[in-house]
Parts: sequence; C-alpha cells; structure tokens
Amino acid sequence: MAQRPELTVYDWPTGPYPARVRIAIGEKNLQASVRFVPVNLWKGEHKTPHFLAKNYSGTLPLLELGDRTFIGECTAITEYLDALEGAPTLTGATPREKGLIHMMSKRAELELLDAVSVYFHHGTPGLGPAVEIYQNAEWGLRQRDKAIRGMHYFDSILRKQPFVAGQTFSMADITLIGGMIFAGLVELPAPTECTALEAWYAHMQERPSVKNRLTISRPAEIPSSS
Ligand code: GTS
Repeated sequence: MAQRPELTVYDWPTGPYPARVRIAIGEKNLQASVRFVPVNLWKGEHKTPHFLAKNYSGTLPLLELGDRTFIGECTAITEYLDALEGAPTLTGATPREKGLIHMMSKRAELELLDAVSVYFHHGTPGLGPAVEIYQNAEWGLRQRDKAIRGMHYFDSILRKQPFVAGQTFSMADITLIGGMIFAGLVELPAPTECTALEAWYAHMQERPSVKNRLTISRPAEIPSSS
C-alpha cells in the first residue's frame, strides 16, 4: 500500500475557501492523512506575524507538507492533492480538460466567490472592526452586483452541461460550490430565474464530500499511524 503523506491543513472549518479544500480532500478520500489546525479568523489569527510567516497572503486554507513546505491558494492545494495518488480526478487528465477546468475554476473565483468575499469584507461588517482595518463600502456593493451577474453566467453554463467545466465533476464545481456557500452566508440568494444553477447546487449538496465537509476534522478521525 502506498505510504500516506503527512499533511496539515490550517483552516477555519466553516469558511467558504476552506470548504473547497475540505471537499477536495473528501473527493480524493484523503481524510485519514490530514490533520486540521483551526486558525480563528474572527480573532484575526490569520494576520499574526506567526501565521504570515507561513502564508504571506494571510489567508486560509494553508497546506503544510511533511517537509514543512507551505502551499497556499485553494487552486494550488487542490492541484497538489489531485496529483498525489493515481489519476487526477479533479483537475483534468488531458491538456484540454486541464485547460477548461482551470479556466472555469478561475471564472468561478473571479465572477462569484472572490466577488462575494469582497462584498463580505467591504459591504458588510465582515470580520469586525478589529480585523477589517480598511473598508470601502462602494467597492463592496459593486462586487455584490458582480456576483449576481456571475450567478447568471453560471446558470447559462449549467443549462448546457451538467457540470461547470463539462460532463464530469471537477475543481471548477468545487470553486463554484465555495461561491454558493459564501453567497448563502452573506444572504445573497441566486436570482429566482437561475433555476439551472439552483438545481446543480442542490445536486452538489448531495455529494458526501460536500455534505460531510465540516465533520472530517474530528480528532477521532486523525490516525496515529498508517
Ligand atoms: N485566493 C485565496 C485562496 O484561494 O486560497 C483566498 C483565500 C481566502 O480569502 N480565504 C478566506 C480568508 O482567509 C477564508 S474564508 O473567508 O473562506 O473563511 N479570509 C480572511 C481575510 O482576511 O481575507
């Protein structure tokens, strides 16, 4: 049996970006290889010098490998996890699949997830005054409008195909799920006419990796050795 990697994920379990990596871990069935370390966003623990030394961007999630290499950015972490064992299942096997999945995942970030995030940090109280040292409400509200346009865009895509990047589930679906989770947290519902997007999201929430993402970090599930 292949040696399991020693992996540590620093995250905040309910966060939409951490959800992306938790879902990828579930899809790849790597739960038993991962130790989760909570970093409290609401207390600003992701902005301390100690954490910034690990991740310059001061964001979660962050992956630490056994040799103390740190990999930030959900896309990079997902690509790492997908390449670990056997065939990639989330980031594409052929050059065409890889290109399409990366493009659609990036669009899901730009047009929805990141836009909702900016809305949260600028157009709402965000993480509170101690953490949000600069806010620009107008910019936040513009990003909220961008997110709504993004929902319409992905609705049009999902009218034509079952998954965000084509005929199979991929990292692009995970990124859009992150966007929809964040939209739910900030009470930004999809416009009622986005029925294909809503149907896809209901379908996604039935996947075990999505359903169980919050419970994969129970201490009992962390192996002592394997
Ligand atoms: N581009 C980064 C990625 O893809 O990993 C963005 C990560 C990100 O923004 N993470 C959020 C964060 O650290 C976590 S959460 O909002 O989803 O819980 N936010 C805190 C901040 O101050 O930006």
